[in-house]
Amino acid sequence: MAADYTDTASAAYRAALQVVESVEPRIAAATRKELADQRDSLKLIASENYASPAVLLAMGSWLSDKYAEGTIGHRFYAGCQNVDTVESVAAEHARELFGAPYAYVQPHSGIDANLVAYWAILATRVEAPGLAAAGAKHVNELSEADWEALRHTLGNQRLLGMSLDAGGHLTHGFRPNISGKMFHQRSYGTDPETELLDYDALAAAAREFRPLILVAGYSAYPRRINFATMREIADEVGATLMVDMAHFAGLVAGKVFTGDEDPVPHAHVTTTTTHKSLRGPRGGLILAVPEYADAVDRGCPMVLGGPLAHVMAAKAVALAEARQPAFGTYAQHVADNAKALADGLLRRGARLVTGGTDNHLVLLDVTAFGVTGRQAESALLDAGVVTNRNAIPADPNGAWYTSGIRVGTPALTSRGLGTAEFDRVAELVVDVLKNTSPTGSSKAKYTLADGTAERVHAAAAELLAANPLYPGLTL
Ligand code: DSN
Repeated sequence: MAADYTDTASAAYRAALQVVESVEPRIAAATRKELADQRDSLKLIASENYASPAVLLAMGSWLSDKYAEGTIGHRFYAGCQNVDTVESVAAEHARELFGAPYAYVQPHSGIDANLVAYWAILATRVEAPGLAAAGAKHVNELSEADWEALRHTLGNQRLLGMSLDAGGHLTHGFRPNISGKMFHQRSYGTDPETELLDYDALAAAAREFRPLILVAGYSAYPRRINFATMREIADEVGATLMVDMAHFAGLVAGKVFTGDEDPVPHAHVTTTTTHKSLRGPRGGLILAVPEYADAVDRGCPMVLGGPLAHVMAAKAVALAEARQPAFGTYAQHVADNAKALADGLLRRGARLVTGGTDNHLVLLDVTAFGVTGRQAESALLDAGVVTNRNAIPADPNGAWYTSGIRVGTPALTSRGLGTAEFDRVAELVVDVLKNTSPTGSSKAKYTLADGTAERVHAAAAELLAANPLYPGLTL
């Protein structure tokens, strides 16, 4: 990691925890324990990472105390000059880092970012023309009949997104999610044979369905996407292309994904989280072409609660870090390590969805090991290996038990593990899976062969000791 964990950072954390401890010792204890747990586990959750002390410390301040609904220079509260500075600096870094004309750094999470984006697209493409047609400038000027007609139109727009079992996110139109209810939704999947995105099939589905919004992006698809092709499909059917790059924003920032694989020049609206491969604080952000900027700017208070100025401060720090050359090296290592992990798993007989990876994650089908994803996830955790179970395409075990394990490289790459270490990680994962068996017909209960947890724990401890988390940080 870029930052140097000096005595200064240690002193800052010690002092902060002492102050917390004086009021509620259990919170100070849980915070210390979380550091110990994170230091001691092989964290392979594809959506997690470790932020730098500069990012973490930026969040612990009185910026948290300020209400600042609205946006830079246009707030619903007085005295927001310092929040304006914070938000401006964060947005400037975001624009520069991603080469975007407009950035909005207020969303509290990726889901919030997607909700603001949907709202902004509806407001721009449906509500504004609806108002104009009724001769109004604002919804409050509409007659009740015109407002009901507009509400009906707004509530019947179409969204086409990647299905959950193909790797899409809940917010991409999954029916139980609000995105599946606020839109007339349809999903696209992957080719049943190759498990890869089939752009021809997607184009055909888009032609037939004619969505207002085409969503690209994923949470569990182990491949890159051609966003130029996505934009061509969107343009052909008159859709707005929205890309959710939450998982791979770090690879975009680090210029591992460039050209057609960089969503920002191709999408109308790009959303992301800031805490995954981007290695910032928990939060979201939105990039957009100017046509959507005004509507996105009204995200708070129309969709979001008041901005978290302390988190926007940390986003600014993280985005500044991501603009350094070292972040590009990190991002390349994330991708190289994922490839090494995939090769190591394949060499040891595992089946990977799509046969491999070219991003930061692999999706391991555990069926051949005779267990469900749930059993695999639990057995790996017993051995100190933290992953999460994940559905695979057409998963016979559904989204709860699943048949897959999602394994990602951003966090351990931040600790300094390289390709040789990720090959060792592959060996440990396969060791656990080969030694796990289901208990009876249960999809959750399992038995781990004697000695496995101890053996894998010891090997993981060696890898972790050689690559310490926050080296030099003592509490
Ligand atoms: N929870 C995130 C993930 O793990 O991919 C997505 O919301």
